[in-house]
Amino acid sequence: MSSALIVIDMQNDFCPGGALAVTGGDEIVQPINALMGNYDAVILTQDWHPADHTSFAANHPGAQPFSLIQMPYGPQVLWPAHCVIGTAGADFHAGLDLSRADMVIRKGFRAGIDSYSAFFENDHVTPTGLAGYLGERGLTALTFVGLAHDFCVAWSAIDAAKQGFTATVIEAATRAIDLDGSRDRARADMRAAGVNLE
Ligand code: VGL
Ligand code: ZN
Repeated sequence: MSSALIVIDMQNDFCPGGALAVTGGDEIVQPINALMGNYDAVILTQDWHPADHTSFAANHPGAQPFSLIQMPYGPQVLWPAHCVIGTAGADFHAGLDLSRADMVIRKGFRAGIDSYSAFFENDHVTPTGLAGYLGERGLTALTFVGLAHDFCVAWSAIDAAKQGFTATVIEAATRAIDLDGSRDRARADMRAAGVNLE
């Protein structure tokens, strides 16, 4: 059984000073680097949105950031504009060891749909291609770290478990946005899906 460390969205906009800063997001950079050597493969995800992305509150006149709307594909939190393609905010944190990454998978690049999970867009059916990549390389034991615990990490780990991968989240190498109790909900949802929380 081969293992992969999947590092979710360790980008400037999710770190202190960024457009959608997660408290303590930068504290996990070195712990993540230290984990990389323990796995057969290291894969990074990169949140990667066009400026007219539907998840941005600014693209919904009158809407406030962090409010919830209904989209054709389901409920959507409206975020401050973040990780816009080609901007410094979309770059990986400067301290992250990119030299070890075999693969970078971008997500959220279609204007009309968000993608929290590394596997599927938020309609839960449009694949990113990651499962095919992992399958071809025989990577079946997946460990998730990065940002944010309660959105992209949780959705990725749950989709991994649902698809039959062994899925583990190292919680000390994550940080949460924690919007209206989303951290506790994410933990319960992950446990219910069979994700190991370490
Ligand atoms: C994320 C909100 C919007 C994440 C990405 O990486 O958890 N959260 N886009
Ligand atoms: Zn995003």
